[in-house]
Amino acid sequence: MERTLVIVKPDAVQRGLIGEVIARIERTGLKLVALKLSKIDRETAHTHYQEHVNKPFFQGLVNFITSGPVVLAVFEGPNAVSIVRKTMGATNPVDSVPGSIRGDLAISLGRNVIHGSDSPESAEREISIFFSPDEILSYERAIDNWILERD
Ligand code: IDP
Repeated sequence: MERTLVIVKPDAVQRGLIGEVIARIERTGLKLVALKLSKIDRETAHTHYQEHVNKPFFQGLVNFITSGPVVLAVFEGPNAVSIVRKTMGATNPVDSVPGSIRGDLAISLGRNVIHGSDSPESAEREISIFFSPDEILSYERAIDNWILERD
């Protein structure tokens, strides 16, 4: 079963949007398997955003993601990465469609509310940065037969 990392970014925490963002992903049917409020330190931010280390916006991105508390979550389910990316909307809120999290809740590229892993491989790497295996829960939901087509 695929997993993906979600970060409710510092702007969304300050704006009181934690519940709104998590609820939109919960409503897809994906299962929440880990959740915590945390502050990301600069070293961890560098590790997480290592693919952007040479980009001009890197320092600004690190300053922003370390600027206040974030909510870290792991969601699980078939195609979890793609389902969350679709629910998030495009990286730049100018391009994210209405109905998506960024399309509805953001207007700036550098204050775009949410991070979601961009591939199953990134998800595995990113989840291991923020969560130990014992923080990721395994449990059944009675409603799963109404969400997952398992035949
Ligand atoms: P993603 O968050 O949609 O996966 P990435 O390309 O991985 O997008 O970029 C990570 C984050 O860096 C974005 O969410 C955005 O906040 C920021 N970012 C990306 N490109 C730019 C840019 O050109 N200028 C400023 N910030 C950027």
